[in-house]
Amino acid sequence: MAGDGKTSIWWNGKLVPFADAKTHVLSHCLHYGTGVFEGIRAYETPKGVAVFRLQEHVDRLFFSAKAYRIPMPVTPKQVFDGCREVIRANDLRACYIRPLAFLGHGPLGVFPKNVPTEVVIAAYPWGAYLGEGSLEKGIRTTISSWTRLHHASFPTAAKGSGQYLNSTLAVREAREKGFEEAILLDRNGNVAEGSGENLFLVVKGRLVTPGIDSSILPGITRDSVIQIAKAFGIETEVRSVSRGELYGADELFFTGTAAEVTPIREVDGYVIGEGRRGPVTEKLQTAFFRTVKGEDPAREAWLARV
Ligand code: PPE
Repeated sequence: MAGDGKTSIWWNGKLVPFADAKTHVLSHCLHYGTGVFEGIRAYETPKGVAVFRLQEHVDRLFFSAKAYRIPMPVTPKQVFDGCREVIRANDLRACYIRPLAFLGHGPLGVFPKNVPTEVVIAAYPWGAYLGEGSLEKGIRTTISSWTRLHHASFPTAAKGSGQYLNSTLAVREAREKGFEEAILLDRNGNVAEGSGENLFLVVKGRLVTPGIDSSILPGITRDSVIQIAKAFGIETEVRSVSRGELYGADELFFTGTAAEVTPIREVDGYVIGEGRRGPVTEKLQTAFFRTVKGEDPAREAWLARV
């Protein structure tokens, strides 16, 4: 992330220099995780830089804020335009965009009283999330010893900052064991998702993916891949998935804004399929990248020009 003096951050509707985008150490969110955020990507297209499914991300940010009762001092339209503005202001091409709405500096105490919400948007270049070569070769994963936080404890369809303590525990453990990513099971022992991605199985030419009752974040990339697959005549079964099913899947892959479509070639020493990116994954991945890069005229509506 640049801090070269030229980068600006959008803050409650105004651009501020990178170095000035600071908050007090007594900010509510720092203590209690009371923030909600988004991860969005913009890509270069033949018609210029465009943000992928920006409206859906803005809608989810406002849903997350509602779920956690975080009052928003700006409108969805301001955030929508702010994401585009911050890309232009920083002269970025393909990049990652991070809006965050957090409870700022006010009285501490779990019950937030008279605490202002601050809304910021940053944008910066971010390459392959799970390492160089991951999109082509696939990654090695492990089942986490940590259970995915449950929807009886958190609104799991929201993207709350504090929820990511669960993800951080899981991904740290996975990396320490020499794997690229963790797969978390839900409280019932069914497959939920990765620390920052949704998970798909390819079984006999069909897709299978866990549903919201497995405490997943219903990803926008997940939805995009389901729609892209459908256009190819590939159906998706949304249902609970047992751990053992992973080992027998023909292919596995992760989806996420940061992770895009990342093949999984191993789970705890179990080789998945041929141990490399499978043909269905490759087909969907190729179509996904064509879509985000504006090469699929049928899905232009998913792109917001900068
Ligand atoms: N589950 C989790 C837990 C998750 O964090 C993400 C996104 C997804 C699923 C996929 O959602 P979507 O991006 O709408 O397809 N994770 C974001 C944060 C990653 C990070 O390290 O920070 C992301 O991909 O931007």
